[in-house]
Amino acid sequence: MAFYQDPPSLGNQYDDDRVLRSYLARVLPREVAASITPSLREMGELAGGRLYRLQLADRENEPELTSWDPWGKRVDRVEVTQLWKEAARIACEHGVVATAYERAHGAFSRVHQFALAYLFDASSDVYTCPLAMTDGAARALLASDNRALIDRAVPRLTSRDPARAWTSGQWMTERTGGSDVGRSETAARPGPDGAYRLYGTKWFASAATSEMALALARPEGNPEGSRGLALFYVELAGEEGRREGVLLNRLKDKLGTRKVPTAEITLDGVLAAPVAGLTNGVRAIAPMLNVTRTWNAIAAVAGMRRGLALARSYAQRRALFGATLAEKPLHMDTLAELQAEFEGAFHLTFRAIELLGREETGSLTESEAKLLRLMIPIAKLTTAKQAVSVLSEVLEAFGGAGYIEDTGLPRLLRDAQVLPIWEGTTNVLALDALRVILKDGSLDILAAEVARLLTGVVEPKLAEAETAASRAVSHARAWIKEMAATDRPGLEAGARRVAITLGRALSLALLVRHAAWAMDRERSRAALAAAIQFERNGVDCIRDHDPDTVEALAETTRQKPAT
Ligand code: MFK
Repeated sequence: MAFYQDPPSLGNQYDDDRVLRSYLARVLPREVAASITPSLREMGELAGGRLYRLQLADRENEPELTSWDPWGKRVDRVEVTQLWKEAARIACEHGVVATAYERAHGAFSRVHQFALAYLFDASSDVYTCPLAMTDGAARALLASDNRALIDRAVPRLTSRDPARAWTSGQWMTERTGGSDVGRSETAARPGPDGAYRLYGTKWFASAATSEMALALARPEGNPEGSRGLALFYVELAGEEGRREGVLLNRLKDKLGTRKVPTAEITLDGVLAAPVAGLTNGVRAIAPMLNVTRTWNAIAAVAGMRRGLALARSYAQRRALFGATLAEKPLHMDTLAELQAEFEGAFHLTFRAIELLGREETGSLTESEAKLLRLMIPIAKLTTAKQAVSVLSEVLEAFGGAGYIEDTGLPRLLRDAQVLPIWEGTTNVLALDALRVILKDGSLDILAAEVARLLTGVVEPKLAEAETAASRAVSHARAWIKEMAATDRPGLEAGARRVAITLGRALSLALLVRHAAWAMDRERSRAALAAAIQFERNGVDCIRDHDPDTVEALAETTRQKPAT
C-alpha cells in the first residue's frame, strides 16, 4: 500500500482559538461579549472553511493590469483575483472596517473590529491591505475636521453595502524613498479656478483598485522638506474606475503580497482637494499611519496564528520514527517557543487596540495617549519581526512540504516578509519610538504600565517572568538615559534593540497579567505556560554599544568594489 500524507486542515477559527476567546472573556463586559460572539463565530467559520478553500483553489491567480483597450484607448483596468472579489464583499458585509465607526459598543468596538480583522486576515490573501488604508483614511479625514470631505467620503469608507462602499489608497512613497517622505517630488498646482492638480510619480501605491486615495504633494512655492508637503484627497471613482490624470504604469513584481495590485502611478494633473491646509502633510496623515500600523500588527499576529494552526494540525497527522510529531518532545518544544511568541504579540497588539478604541471615544487620559503613541511603532516593529521568524519556523515544521508552492504554505512566509517593511521599516519605527521617548517622557508611562500589570500577581511560577519584564524596562530606561547624555550615535545605533526590548517586556507583562486571570477564572494553565515560555525565549536585547567593532565592520561596508 502506497503512503499518502493527510494535509493539515482548519476548523472554525474562532472556536479553535483559545487565546482570542480567553482574551475577550477578560476584557469585554458580559453583554458585549454575548452580542459580538455570533459575528466572530461566523467569521471564524468562513476563515477556516469556505474562504480558506477558495484561497487554496485561487492560489495561482494574480491581479492583471490591462493598460489599453483593443482600439488604443488607455483604460488602466485592474482585474483582481476571485478571492479578492469575495473577500471585498465579505469584509464589507461583515463590517471589518465599519464596526469601528458604528461604535455599537463604544470603545470596545475597536476590539470587536480588530477581532474580526484578525480572524479574516489569514484567509483573505492580504485584502486587509486595502481595508487598513480605508480605515486609516476614514480616521485621518475625521481628524482633519474637513466637513466637506468627511461627508463625501467617510460614509462610503465605512459602509456595509458593497455597492456603495469605497476603499482608499495611501500614496506616499516615491522613487526618492519610502522612509524620508520629505524628499517627495510630487507637485500640487492650482489652476485658474483655484482647484489643485497633482503632478508626479508614486512608486508603491498599494491596492491600485481603490476609489479614493490620500496623497502627499508639495504645493508650488512651498519649502523643501516634509513641512512643505500637504495632504490631498484624490477621488478615483470615475467612469469604469479610471480617473483622468492618473496612469497606472505597471504592477509591481513582488516577493509576496502577490494578490495585492501594487502599482507605480503617474499623476498627470489629477484633481485633488487639500485635506488640512497647504503644509504639514505628514502631521495630517499621521492618524492614518497609526491605524495602518495597528493593522500591520494584527496581520502579523493573524499570520502567526494561521501558521501555528496548520503546524499543529500537521503534527497530529504526521507520523515518523514510530510516533506522530505531536508526540515528539523536540517538535513540541519548537512549537511551544513559537506559540509563546504568538501569544505575546497577540496581547501586545490588542492592548494597543484597546487604547485606540478609548482614544476615539474620548476616554483616554493624557498619559495613556502618550503610551499609545509609543506603543504603536513598538507593537508594529516587534510583531512584524516575530511573524517573519515564526513563519519561517512554521514552514520548517512541515519539512519539505513547507517549501512546496501548492501546499499553500510558502505564501505564509512571503506575505509576512512585507510586514517589517511597509508602513515604516523596523529601523525607521525604532527611531520614531526613540524620538517620542526623548520628547515626552512616555517611557516612564510605559514603565508604570508594566508595573501596574504586574501588581498583585502572586503565582510563584510567574515570578521569573515578572522579574524579567520589569528588569528589561529598567535596563532600557537606564541605558537610554546614559546614552542620551554621553553617546548620541550609540543611542541611535541601539534604537532597534531598545524598541524590541520594550515590546517584549510589555508583551511579557501582559502575558503575566492574563495568565494570572486565566488561572483564577478559567482554571487554565495554558496562558501561564505561554508567559513562562516567552520569558525563556528572551526579553532584554540591549547590549552595550561597541563603536570600535561597529566601525571596523562599517569599513567593510564602505569598501569600494574591486575593479
Ligand atoms: C495588513 C497590513 C496593512 C498595512 C497597510 C499597507 C499599506 C502599505 C502602504 C504603505 O506602505 S504607505 C507608506 C508608509 N510609509 C511610511 O510609513 C513612512 C515611513 N516613514 C516615517 O514614518 C517617517 O518617520 C516620517 C515620514 C514620519 C518622517 O517624516 P518627517 O517629516 O521627518 O516627520 P516628523 O518631523 O517626525 O513628523 C512630522 C509631524 O508629524 C510631527 O508633528 P509636528 O508637526 O506637530 O511636530 C510629528 O510629531 C508628527 N508625526 C509623525 N509620525 C507620527 C506623528 N504624529 C502622530 N503619530 C505618528 N506616527
